[in-house]
Amino acid sequence: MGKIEIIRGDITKLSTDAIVNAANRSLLGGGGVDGAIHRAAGSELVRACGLLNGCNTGGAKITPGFKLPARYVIHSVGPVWQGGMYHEKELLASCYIQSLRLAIVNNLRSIAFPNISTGIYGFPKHEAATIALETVRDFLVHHPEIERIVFCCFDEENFEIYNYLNSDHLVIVKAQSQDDILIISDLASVIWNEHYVPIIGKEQVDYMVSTFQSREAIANQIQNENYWYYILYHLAMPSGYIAIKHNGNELFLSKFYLIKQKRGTGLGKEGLKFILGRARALGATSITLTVNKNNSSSIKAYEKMGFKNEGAVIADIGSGYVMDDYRMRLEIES
Ligand code: AR6
Repeated sequence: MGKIEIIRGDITKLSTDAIVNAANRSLLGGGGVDGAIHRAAGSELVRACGLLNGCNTGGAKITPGFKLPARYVIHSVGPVWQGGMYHEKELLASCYIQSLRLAIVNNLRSIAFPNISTGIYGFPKHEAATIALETVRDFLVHHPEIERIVFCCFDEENFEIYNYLNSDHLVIVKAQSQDDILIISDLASVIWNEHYVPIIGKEQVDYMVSTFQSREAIANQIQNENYWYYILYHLAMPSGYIAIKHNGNELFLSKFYLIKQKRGTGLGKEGLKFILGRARALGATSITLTVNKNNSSSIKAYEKMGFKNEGAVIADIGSGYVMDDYRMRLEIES
């Protein structure tokens, strides 16, 4: 994580081993960052690009940097945003992967990226930044030989988004789109399997996930049952989720989960702070939740957060299964 730097500025001024260009398929220059790179590199660049036979969307090709301070330019063609149904996300991720692969093949150690596709090509900036950070971070895990990645943001908005997503804090986003719901459903499957199989067994976990945490079930809870779902991002990675429901003086905390690798990192506390903030804003005086009696790690965690065990409830969830045995409550000081 220390290898990623976020700066605001003009990429043509950077002296990393390579800078990445947000090009078009002809590779023969254009507006935006592409125009700036061609102007700064001089006319030899367009001649070198002319020999490359263009490039597919999601691909990358390399040339020298000519008059640029950077030794190389990696030209990558981002997708034009068309609403998200045309593989734009995969293609954008592919730009980062293909650029980094070229860097590896050419023994390059430091690479600067612009915010590909977020200018003329219209990709939503928040989503593009999430993809860029996630993809690069994942690549770095498998390629420690890369020493430095610079995300060079030209506009203030991208600079803020990148800093926000790259911060060590939990980023909490209310689930609204079908994509958000899919992320939650995927998280549910991972978390329930890693956490609950030892407690309630695989059969019940499969039943719970397919009955209560499928995309349809979550969409229904949001639309018809007044549940609010939130995705917890940490370093741009979907890392957990929260579901709450407001009932008069009580805020019912229906779900509050982190994936295994993010537990015990203090993020739970940040999540709770957010839940407390929501409860106060809604005028609730307590937060309640129910928990399985064998789920001792969660009971302990909630006790540490100040929740008191109020004893038995029986939460029959159908098909002969019982999920939660205890109700716990946290009184909120006003
Ligand atoms: N340094 C760093 N970033 C810059 C610079 C710069 N000098 N100038 C602009 N940006 P765009 P795209 C940022 O439009 O969306 C070209 O015509 C800009 O603020 O350059 O992938 C190509 O030929 C934005 O955040 O690229 C293609 O036809 C980001 O760079 C098309 O545009 C990308 O914006 C590609 O569109």
